[in-house]
Amino acid sequence: MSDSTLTRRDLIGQGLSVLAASAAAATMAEAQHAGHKMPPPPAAPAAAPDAVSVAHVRRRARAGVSGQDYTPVITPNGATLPFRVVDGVKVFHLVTGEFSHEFAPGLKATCWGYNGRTIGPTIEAVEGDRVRIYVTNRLPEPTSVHWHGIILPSGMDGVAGLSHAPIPSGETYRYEFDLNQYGTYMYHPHYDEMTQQALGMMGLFVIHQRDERRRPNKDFAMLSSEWRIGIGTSRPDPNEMLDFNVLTFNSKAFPATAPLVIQLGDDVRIRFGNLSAMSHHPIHVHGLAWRVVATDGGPIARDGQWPESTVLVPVGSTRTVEFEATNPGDWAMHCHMTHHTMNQMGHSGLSLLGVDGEKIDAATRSVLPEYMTMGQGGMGEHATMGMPVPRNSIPMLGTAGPKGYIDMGGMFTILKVRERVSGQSDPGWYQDPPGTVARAATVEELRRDGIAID
Ligand SMILES: [Cu+2]
Repeated sequence: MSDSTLTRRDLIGQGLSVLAASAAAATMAEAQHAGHKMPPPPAAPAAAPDAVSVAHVRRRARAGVSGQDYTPVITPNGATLPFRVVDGVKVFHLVTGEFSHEFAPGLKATCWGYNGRTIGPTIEAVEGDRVRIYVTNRLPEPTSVHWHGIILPSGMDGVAGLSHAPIPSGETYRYEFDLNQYGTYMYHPHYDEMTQQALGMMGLFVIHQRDERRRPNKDFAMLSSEWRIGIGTSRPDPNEMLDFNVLTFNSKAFPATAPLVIQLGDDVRIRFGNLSAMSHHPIHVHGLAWRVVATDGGPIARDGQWPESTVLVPVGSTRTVEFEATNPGDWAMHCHMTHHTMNQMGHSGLSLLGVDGEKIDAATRSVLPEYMTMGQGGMGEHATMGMPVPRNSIPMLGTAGPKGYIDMGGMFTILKVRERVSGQSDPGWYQDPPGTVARAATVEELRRDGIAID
């Protein structure tokens, strides 16, 4: 047996013990290092550091510790992969497999992913760490893991057949490499990726800057993807090329996307990744503006960062934005492609905008008594009518908001910026100061301002 082809049995007593390290693992890692003398912080470099070369000097100093060396990243609706430190190396374990996943209340599908979830747990480490990542394959076909954006030895790159042999069903492979950079990266299969990514196999890989001088108060990670789940089916269809009908942040569609809870004045970082099959996503934020500070190629020098309220995240890339949360409220953050903020609507029907529905209804009801034409005045009503929908589908799902029905879906979430917050617990809806909510105009106002209404 070569050391890179462990079987499941070989893992007993070694790799599987990594699995047992749950949320306590990070704490354990801290404990292991609690007694170590901390090296003095390195002198600040005169110029902006080159992420790769500076990291190389510091490499293997010690494994970075959560809370001490970095502010842990928050993956809304997701999880962070536990690890243990063995002889200074961070040891992780990913297990591929099949499971039932709920996209939003009303829609479940049989998906593939890592450690029982899609998106897979976020791998989090620090520049200069060495990582050893075991990958156990419980899929019915081979797989591999590509560490997207990470500079590593060619044989660790995860392109099946090119970098290393495909990981057969039932076997465990070992990847090991140094992290000589920092930023936002991703992991995904590079074997039958059309199928495996379409079913949910993807995750985020965050490498924190070592000795980052100004850390954000909140550091979020969001991975976009798209799915085709036919009405009445319960598996994503990997053959779809164009008509995706479930669009997700971290594999959840609104209203199941967890809000990003932010305290007023917080320095906030959001890391966006996109592993959709075919779509780029312009992610737009309301009420705030951010700076684009990094891509998966590295940090952008301060003078080169540009302001945006919409950042385009192309397929197979990451974009990191930062901003100060200066404006309290409930702020939508969503893909600006209008078909990407809806849930499982059919796109093949005729447009009925402007049609006289009553005539069609009268004619059609002679053979279909229940028939009712919809959509002639727009499609917002679809979400609000509470009409029955086919089993295991969310074609009209939105949610009740504080001021009416929110008829959004898909790649949509809410930033909740408040004077005071408690972690990520949902503070409820924003309480608007008096006089700051749009309302029906009064006749007196219209007259005063010279607005003529028919
Ligand atoms: Cu989009």
